[in-house]
Parts: sequence; structure tokens; C-alpha cells
Amino acid sequence: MVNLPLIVKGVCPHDCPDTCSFETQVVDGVAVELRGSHDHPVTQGFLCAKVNRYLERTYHPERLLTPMRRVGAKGEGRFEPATWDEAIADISARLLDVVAAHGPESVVPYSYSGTLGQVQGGGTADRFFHRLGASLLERTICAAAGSTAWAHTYGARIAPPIQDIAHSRLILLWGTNTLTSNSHLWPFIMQAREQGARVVCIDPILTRTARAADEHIAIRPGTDAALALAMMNVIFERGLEDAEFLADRTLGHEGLRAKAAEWDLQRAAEVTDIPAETIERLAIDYATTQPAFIRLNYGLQRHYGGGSAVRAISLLPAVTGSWRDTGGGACLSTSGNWVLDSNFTRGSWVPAGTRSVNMVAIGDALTQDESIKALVVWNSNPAAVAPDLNTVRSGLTRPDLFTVVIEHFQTDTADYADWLLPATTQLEHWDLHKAYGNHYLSLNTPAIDPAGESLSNNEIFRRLARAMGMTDPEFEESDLELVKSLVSDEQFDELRQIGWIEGYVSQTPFVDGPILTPSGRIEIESEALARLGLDLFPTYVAPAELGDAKYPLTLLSPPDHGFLNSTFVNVPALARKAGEVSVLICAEDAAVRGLNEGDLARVFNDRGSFEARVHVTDMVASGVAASYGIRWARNSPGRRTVNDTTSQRLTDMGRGASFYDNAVEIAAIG
Ligand SMILES: Nc1nc2c(c(=O)[nH]1)N[C@H]1C(S)=C(S)[C@@H](COP(=O)(O)OP(=O)(O)OC[C@H]3O[C@@H](n4cnc5c(=O)[nH]c(N)nc54)[C@H](O)[C@@H]3O)O[C@H]1N2
Ligand SMILES: Nc1nc2c(c(=O)[nH]1)N[C@H]1C(S)=C(S)[C@@H](COP(=O)(O)OP(=O)(O)OC[C@H]3O[C@@H](n4cnc5c(=O)[nH]c(N)nc54)[C@H](O)[C@@H]3O)O[C@H]1N2
Ligand code: SF4
Ligand SMILES: [Mo]
Repeated sequence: MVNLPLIVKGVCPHDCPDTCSFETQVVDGVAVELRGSHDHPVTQGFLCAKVNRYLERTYHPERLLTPMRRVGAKGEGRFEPATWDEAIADISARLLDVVAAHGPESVVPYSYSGTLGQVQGGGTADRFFHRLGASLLERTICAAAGSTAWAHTYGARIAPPIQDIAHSRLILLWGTNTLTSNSHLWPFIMQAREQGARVVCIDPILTRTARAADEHIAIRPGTDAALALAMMNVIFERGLEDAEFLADRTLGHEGLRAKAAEWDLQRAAEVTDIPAETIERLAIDYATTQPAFIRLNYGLQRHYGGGSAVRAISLLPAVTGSWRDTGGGACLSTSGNWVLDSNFTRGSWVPAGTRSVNMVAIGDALTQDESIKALVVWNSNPAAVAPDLNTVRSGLTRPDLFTVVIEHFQTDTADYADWLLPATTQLEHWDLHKAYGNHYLSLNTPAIDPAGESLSNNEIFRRLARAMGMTDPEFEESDLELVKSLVSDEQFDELRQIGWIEGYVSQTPFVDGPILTPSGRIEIESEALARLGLDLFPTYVAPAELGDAKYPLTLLSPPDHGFLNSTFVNVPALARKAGEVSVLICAEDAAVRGLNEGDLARVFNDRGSFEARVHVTDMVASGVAASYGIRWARNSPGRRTVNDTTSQRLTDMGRGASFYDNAVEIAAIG
């Protein structure tokens, strides 16, 4: 008898604004095809270069299939297989010992965006650490600066339906590489273009998105707030602002006028490296073209002044009143468009006064704070993705640190684990997903059995909880029950049938809706920020590493087109496509250093170094270099990557990461 193929509806788990809906075709228990859902309004039947290879990743010969116990030295990556009973018994006993000897805060959880699922991302695992009273983790490695800026300015992180960008007449892609990191927005941008819209890309790199745009404005890294304030100044000087919108919906516009007046074109041109005429023309175009839409993303806020940059840019549509228009306004994130159970992770269990450890500065935490005795990592690969890897590796090598890593593969971080535990992938577990680039809620239904003995994150933490004597009913809920607890029965039925639910979202949220700031207005003037010691008004905060004589180049390290942070790096077809690590530099900067195309070079600063092939190109301006990431150190020359050079410095707002605020020098090897 031939079994008919089964089609199972799922959703992409990765850290990407698109949260694509997909369908897996399963024959005899084996997933044979994965394709983007045709009827999903944003996915529109296609997936990206990475997730088109998801089956190769799922059935990768190096998938972890059993629990593994370390036998070699830390970092060496030698393990022996063990049973789940042995693993759970030993880990729970060691964690209980650590807690008894040093208190619960000596245990630090470390997780980020391996999956953005509500359940596999933050379900039982968070409950487990909250019940234990472990240290909290400040999960700020990606979006904290911009999110904090947005929250203080607009309240909720919401945006109009992103499909509305199709109605725009001017689209500013500001610090985002849309074709790589948000590719499902592109068809809507194309629709707008067919109706005559202009697309302007503001990025220090001539990215594939910048090439595809009508205009590329090559801004000096970390200077966006200066550009935004200078644009506002032009708009105010010419009376192009929407005075009524400012008076009705904002707080502090008079102060903004004064702040912007400090940014005449000359000063802004000097700071941003953008010609004064270009800034003036951009400001006038922006204020006089309706609707105009700004798509910002998180790339531009990976600088010391990243919060201030997002705050200033986000206020442009308030100055011109473009929030009034369908197809106008701005989008940083839509993650606030769905509000699910706010106590899902049992934040209410966290003992008052529990300390927090910042995930960006995990290197310093592990090396300087000896009170940290245990580290449990899941959904993240800090030995690849965190900044200042020399320090991170020193911390992970500490003999008195007990480390557990829950993974699909033996990553850089896994090499340092005392216990390495196999986790299921998206094709093997249940989950529920919000999106941060559209307004759909989606269900992931498992399509195949777990590989080997792999277990879902939740099941692993349920077993640990039981072994450690946690008796709360919260540790009895299955993965499916966890999913169901977040939606109503009707919603669940709809999710099962269709795969997603469309959330309600206003086309003009900051005109119709309540504004969830303390004043109920768009806060140009923010007392809350002032109380944090920050400027009351939007301002320009200069890069921390401006480039001195020793390290004159700013090194940007955005994600490679074929990788998803450090995920997919071990998928052979994608690794081949990405090729050797390269460093992009302009002809003038190459010549000064005697560098030629194809030379092997050392990129370095006081924190560390890595090797890369020189690519001489006009994609970057003088003073700027770029190297795409995020590679695995374990497959890199000398086990060093770009994150050996990046800094743990926290951003002006939100204690976020400043990966792109990184001054380096480059020299030929040999
Ligand atoms: N293919 C792929 N897609 C991804 C990811 C991935 O790793 N690979 N990662 C996902 C994640 S975790 C995130 S957070 C998002 C990020 O999505 P994006 O924000 O689009 O991503 P980045 O490529 O980090 O940054 C975007 C652009 O900002 C530019 N940039 C850097 N500094 C500045 C600056 O000072 N000013 C301006 N104007 N631009 C600047 C960079 O050159 C880069 O081209 O993408 C998600 N999507
Ligand atoms: N230089 C530089 N560094 C950066 C960035 C940059 O642009 N430049 N970007 C930063 C940004 S924006 C981000 S968001 C971070 C991302 O950093 P991370 O959140 O660490 O993301 P990934 O590198 O994708 O690693 C996620 C890991 O989780 C694992 N995983 C996936 N699903 C599951 C699961 O269900 N269970 C378990 N247990 N594990 C799972 C994957 O195998 C993978 O190894 O990196 C940051 N680092
Ligand atoms: S990574 Fe993004 S574009 Fe690729 S399938 Fe997932 S959600 Fe879609
Ligand atoms: Mo991110």
C-alpha cells in the first residue's frame, strides 16, 4: 500500500520579521518538501535562500541525537553519549549543589532567538528559572536600543499593516537590508514602485537592497540622528511640518524645533558625510510626498547612539503628520500588535530584587563575576554571536563553571559544555508565533518524529523541574497545552484549519488608537528618558569608537544573505555560497595599506583579530569596512571571527549591543 503524502502546516521559527508560513510534505514519516504557503498574504508562496534548505539542516548528518557528556577539556569539543536519565540526574544534582552552596542567582540562563516561538522560545524554560530564583537575563543583544527608544516615544511597538507600504509614494529603507533580512516586504515595495513610488536606501554599505533602490545615501555609520534632525530643521524652516498633528498628538514639539535648529545643513553634512544638497532634497521630498513610509530595522541601532538614532528617525512622520496617511508612517517592529498572556513565563514567580545579567556583556560577567557558577544555554550560540569573543571564551573555559547547552548541533558554544543535550527542530515540535514584521499569529504543527532522542526545550525543562522537586502544575503542561493556553478554543480551531489568524491593526494607529505613553501623546519630550539620565529631547549621540589614528576604520558586520545569525552556517550549500570570510574596503583605504584584491589580511583591534580576504570595492566609503557574519569560530582560520573584534559596550538606551560601533585596522598577512 502506498501512503498518500501528508501536508503539515508550519511556520518559520527564525529571527526574521517575516515569520513565513510553510507547508511540509511528509511521505512515510519523512519530510520530503518544504514550501512557502501560497495563500498566506505575506509569505506569498516563497521562502528565503536559507529556509529553502531547512530540510538539509533538519536531516543534517551532524544533528545531535543523544545527550552527550564532556570527556575532553572545555573548548575541545570531545563528548561521549549518555542516556537522558543519566543527563537529567546529573544536571539536576549539580544545579541543586550550586544553588545550595552559592544561592540560586549563581545560575544564569542564556537564550535568545534560535526560535522565536512563544512556547519553545520562552515557555517552560523561563518558568523553570523563575521558580528556581536564578539570575535574570537582560535579553538585549538584538533590539534593545531601538525598542527602548520606540517605547518611550510611541508606547507600544506597533505599526500599520505592512502591506500598506504598497500605497506609499516615497519609501525610505533606513538602516535595513530588506532583500536579505526582510525579503517578504519586497513584493509590496515593488507594488508601490509600479505606482510610481521612489525607494531610497540609507545605509553605509551599497547592499543588494541599496542597489535595487532608486537612490542610495551612503551615511557615515552611527550618525543617523544627525541626518534626521537636520531633515526636521529643513522641514520646520520651510514650514512643511504638520502643525496640527504636532499640536494634537505630540508632546514637546516646540522643544524639538529648537533641537533641530542646532542642525544646519553644513554641520549635518560634516557629521554624516552626506552632501548638504542631498540632505535638503531628501527632507523636502519626504515632507512633500504623500504617503511616505520609513522602514527602519535593527541594524542601524547597533551603535553606541543607536537608541537616539531610532528615536530621532521615528519622529519624522510625527513632524510631517505622515501617520495620517494609509501607506504613511513608519515601522520598526510590529511585535506589540498581538498581546498574549503576559504572565505566560510566570514572571510573577521571580523573587523581588533578583539580579540581572546582561547577555551582551556575558564575557565580562563570566570572567569578572565569580558568583556565577552555572550557565544554561538554549536557543543561542554566545561563543559565536556575542561580542568580544576572547573574553567570552575565557569565561566559558572557567573550570568552576558548570555549563549545559541545549542545541541541534555542536556549535562553538557547545564545545564548552559539560552536558550537551539534543533539541527538536521546528518540524518536530508544536509552537505558536507572533511576527515582528507583520500582524499574523501562526501555529506550528509537528510534521515528523523527533530526530534520534531529541526532545523539545519544554520537555527537557519539565524533566529537570521534576528532578529538582518543582511540583507546580505549570510543569505538567504539555507543549500542545502550552500553545492552547495562549489562544481561545475558536482561535485554536482556526489556527489548525488555516495555519494563521490575522490580527486587527489600524491603518493609522497613532491617529485612531490610544497612545500608550505616560502622557497619552507621542513623546517628543520624554520625562521617563530624562529620569534615566538621558536627553529629554531627541538628540545625536556620536559613535563611541570614532576611529583614531591607531584604529581608523569602522567595521560593520551585518548578517550574510545565506545565514541566519550563526544558524545555517553548517549547511554545505549555504556555506559554499557565502565562501571565504572577506573584508570589504574601498580602493583608497586599500592603497594606503598596500592591500590588493584577494590578499589575506588580519583585521584587528585591542580586543582581538580575525583573518579575511580583502575585497576592494566601491560598496563602502573611505573609513568604513565590512565583513559579513556570523561565522562559526570552529570552522574559521585560527578559530577567530569578526566577533573577536566587536565590543561589549552597551548602547545609550536599553543596554543593547553595539556590534557595528567597532574601530579596527587591517593589515596584509605575510
Ligand atoms: N538573511 C538574514 N536575515 C536576517 C538575519 C540574518 O542573520 N540573515 N538576522 C535577523 C535578525 S536577528 C535581525 S535583528 C534582522 C536585522 O535586520 P536589518 O536591520 O535589516 O539587518 P542588518 O543587516 O543588521 O542591518 C541593516 C543594514 O544597516 C546598515 N547599517 C549599519 N550601521 C548603520 C548606520 O549607522 N546607519 C544606517 N543607516 N545603516 C547602518 C548595515 O550596513 C546593513 O546593511 O534581520 C533578520 N533577518
Ligand atoms: N557581529 C555581529 N554579531 C551579531 C549580530 C550582527 O549583526 N553582527 N547580530 C546580533 C543579533 S541581531 C542577534 S538576534 C544575535 C542572534 O544570536 P542567537 O540568538 O544566538 O542566534 P543564532 O546564532 O541563530 O543561534 C541560535 C542557536 O539556537 C539553536 N536553536 C534553534 N532552535 C532551537 C530549539 O528549538 N531549541 C534549542 N535548544 N536550540 C535551538 C540553533 O541551532 C542555533 O545554534 O546575534 C547577534 N550577533
Ligand atoms: S527566515 Fe524569514 S524569510 Fe526566511 S523563511 Fe523564515 S521568516 Fe521567511
Ligand atoms: Mo536580531
